[in-house]
Amino acid sequence: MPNAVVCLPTYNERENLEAMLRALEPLDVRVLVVDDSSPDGTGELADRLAGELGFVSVLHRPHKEGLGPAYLAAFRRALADGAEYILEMDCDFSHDPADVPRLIAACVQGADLALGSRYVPGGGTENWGIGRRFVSIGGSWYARVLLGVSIRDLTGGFKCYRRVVLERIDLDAVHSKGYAFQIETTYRTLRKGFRVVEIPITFTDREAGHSKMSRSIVLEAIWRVPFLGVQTLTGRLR
Ligand SMILES: Nc1nc2c(ncn2[C@@H]2O[C@H](COP(=O)(O)OP(=O)(O)OP(=O)(O)O)[C@@H](O)[C@H]2O)c(=O)[nH]1
Ligand SMILES: [Mg+2]
Repeated sequence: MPNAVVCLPTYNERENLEAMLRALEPLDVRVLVVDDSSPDGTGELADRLAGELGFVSVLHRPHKEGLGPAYLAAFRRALADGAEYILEMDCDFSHDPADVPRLIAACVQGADLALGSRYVPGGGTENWGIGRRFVSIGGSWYARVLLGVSIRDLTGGFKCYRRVVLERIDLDAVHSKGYAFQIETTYRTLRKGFRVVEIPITFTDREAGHSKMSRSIVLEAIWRVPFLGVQTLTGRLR
């Protein structure tokens, strides 16, 4: 079985964490929970479950800083631990744990980055209102056009990287916090000439816990996309 680590960022996911770890258990992956001192006790729950489940470890961070910094810390830990395949996944069941082996398989078969994609044939979203669909589809369209790439789902957060990708892209230069983090990491991967493939997934709206989506996350993506484009044009994006 491939040497894979699923990075699982959590902020107030007490209602989802245990079920998610139980769903990942049969998949023969390691899981790194990255908790930003959730006030609801998710971090303590993660520690207890890690004591019981050998495939789970926990990275505690002192403050909520957004998804980007949480993932960067997890990537560094997973690389240091020797992971060959490093995944991103939400802990709210929007991403189906049963799709994890398909993403890893795509990388084993030659992709450098496999993206769980809602916007290729066979993919889709379930239980999303018109507003969320508009933000998501509009966001991917905006980034695709401004950055001149052909990827259909640039804002999704269900991904599998081969380790070489995370070794080669300049993680220290990534400052995005929210959706922009997903756009930026995929864009930097493409700029380095790596092979990115989209794997169709069905994305289901969360049933437990609360979304951390906010206006500032959307606004950040709106300005960061052209900023990345300007950095590229001026040769500052390496
Ligand atoms: N460690 C950490 N995890 C976070 C942070 N913000 C969100 N998360 C986690 O990242 C995952 C995705 O966040 P969500 O709140 O579901 O955001 P979203 O999926 O973009 O929005 P929805 O579709 O509305 O749920 C979840 O597992 C969250 O608990 C953060 O600042 N730090
Ligand atoms: Mg979510």
